[in-house]
Amino acid sequence: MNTPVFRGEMNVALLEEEEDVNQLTEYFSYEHFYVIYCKFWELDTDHDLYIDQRDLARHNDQAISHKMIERIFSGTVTKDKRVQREGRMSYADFVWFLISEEDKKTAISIEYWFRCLDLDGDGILSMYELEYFYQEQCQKLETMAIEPLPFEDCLCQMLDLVKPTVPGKITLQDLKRCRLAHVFFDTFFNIEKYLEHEQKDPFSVVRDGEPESQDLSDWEKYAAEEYDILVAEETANEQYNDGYDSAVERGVSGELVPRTEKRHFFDIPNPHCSLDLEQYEYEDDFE
Ligand SMILES: [Ca+2]
Ligand SMILES: [Ca+2]
Repeated sequence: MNTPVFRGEMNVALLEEEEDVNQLTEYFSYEHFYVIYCKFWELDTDHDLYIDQRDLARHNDQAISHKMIERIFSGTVTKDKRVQREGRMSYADFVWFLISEEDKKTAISIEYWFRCLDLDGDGILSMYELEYFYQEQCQKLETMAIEPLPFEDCLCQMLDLVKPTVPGKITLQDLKRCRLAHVFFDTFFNIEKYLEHEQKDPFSVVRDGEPESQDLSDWEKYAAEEYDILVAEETANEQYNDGYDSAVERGVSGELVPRTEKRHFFDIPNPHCSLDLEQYEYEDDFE
């Protein structure tokens, strides 16, 4: 994916976004935006700047359960009303999703996932609600030939981890206080991260929950790693394609007729005859 080519489009998309995203900009570096945008672009295969349930399910190799993806699209955690009505998610809502998914330790993401799990919205995560999500996790584990923990045992573990103020009733405050909300959430809807937590020894999980004031947040770590991967991919693409990448071709497929016509220029063996490519090269140089 030769993403710098799309930098122009990216800026337009961002400028058009709601205040929510603008409020976030002060917390984000350019690298963070670059990573979010690339992730969005990858999922938004028809590039209409919206993603649907199927698109979102592909995030991180289907790591998130279908029940949770459905729940996200139910409108419970999205600001854009079209998410529920038309089944499509905007870039702004994707930003919230990605940050919440990649860093489940912040107050905002704990609220995000709590609302998703709290099916009846009564402010308490009931056994029924947790079992509803856990069932799919069990099925997934079985297909991976891993024997899942029976729900009752899992529930005991989770109650032990969260230690709710009122026994048996997990509230938002309990999750915020316990410092292990990320382990709790991944248990119920992210199989990949659940298995990662399982592989760690219990003491390291406890240490994980300790305050890490000078360390990077989970989100910052994720963004830095992904940014390095994207830059490496891009560099590799540039070397192979001399500045022109197949993603560009994919990007202009379909209804964008004028740009499809321009594709003819790309087919000419010497790309330097095309004005468009000069622009690309300029942007690549800029990079
Ligand atoms: Ca789309
Ligand atoms: Ca509830």
